[in-house]
Amino acid sequence: MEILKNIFNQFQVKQTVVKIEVLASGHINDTYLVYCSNGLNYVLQKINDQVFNNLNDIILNKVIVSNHLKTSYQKSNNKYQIAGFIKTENDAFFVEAHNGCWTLMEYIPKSKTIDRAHNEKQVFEASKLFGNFIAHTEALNTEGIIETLPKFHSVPFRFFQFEEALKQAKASRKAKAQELISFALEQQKEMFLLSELKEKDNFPIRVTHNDAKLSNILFDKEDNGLAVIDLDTVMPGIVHFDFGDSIRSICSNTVEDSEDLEGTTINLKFYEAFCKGFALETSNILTSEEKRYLPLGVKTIIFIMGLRFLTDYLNNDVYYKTAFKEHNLVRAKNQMALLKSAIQNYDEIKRITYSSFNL
Ligand code: GN1
Ligand code: MG
Repeated sequence: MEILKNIFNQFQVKQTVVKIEVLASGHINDTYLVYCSNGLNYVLQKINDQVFNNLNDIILNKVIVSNHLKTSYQKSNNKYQIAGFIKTENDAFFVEAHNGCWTLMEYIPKSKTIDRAHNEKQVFEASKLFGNFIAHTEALNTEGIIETLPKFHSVPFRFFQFEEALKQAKASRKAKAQELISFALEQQKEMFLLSELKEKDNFPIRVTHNDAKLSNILFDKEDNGLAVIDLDTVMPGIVHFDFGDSIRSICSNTVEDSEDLEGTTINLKFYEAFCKGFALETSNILTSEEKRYLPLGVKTIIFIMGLRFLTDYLNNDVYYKTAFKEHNLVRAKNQMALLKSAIQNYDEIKRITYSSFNL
């Protein structure tokens, strides 16, 4: 607590800290909620420097995008909010202390996150927020945004990492993952397609969120969408991975680490609600070619996440935070079960998408 207080006091907020709580969010960073005596709260975050080794660029991207969205929302009378970054006493956006790099953000009052969608309203609200994000970052020049994690959603790159992991994995872990390994290898070919398209001349490269999952949306208590959070991975990218990541997390009937594989299916009612809201915000912006490939984005990102969890399991859990021994294996199984459901329902997924986007 004293350490955290000390770091907090290095930012330009002259307030007395009453309490600091851990905000259990995310697999990578450490996040805290700081309560101050005047009733204001702040979010203090230690960025993981093993994952993000170019911290200056990461934070620069986050600040550029949040400033842009703040201005853009104000200009267009948009009801959405964005957490701004608070500068340090030395006019920087982060403090280096205790083997890490710390940022301080505004806290959006009266907000909550949810880890699973329970009704269509939540789905629709989330879809409008992520769609609106794509619409409002359109005016940002992608050249000003650094590709901080190169090949982040590249399937060839994730496959290469998977194959490297396979070479040195413990026999016991490999044996437990055997079915998943075979399934991943079978899917390989189709999963490369979007990565190839991204490299094609004239395929639209936008400023995308790249971690557009449900837990990165803030809602109010009536389930209205308030804000998109977690700008760690804002980078030039393609809309398909944001769209797909939302479906992966919002339209699954279970959470990412549920062991109920039978119950891990795509909720098509939710899928339809998501498509409606996303189309409302982005239909005028996306090209027909982009729209046509949205369903493939769903399969591809679920595959990428499954493969990354599996790779981390084979690497003895060096990347993601885990809460128990086989956590990454459980996550990988869950994602591959969800992918199977997306494959089974693919015709319906395409039909709903194309009718929502008037294709
Ligand atoms: C990680 O830390 P968190 O939960 O925001 C990961 C994402 C994955 C996600 C899986 C930098 O995000 O790519 O989608 O876990 N972020 C990074 O839920 O690897
Ligand atoms: Mg993240």
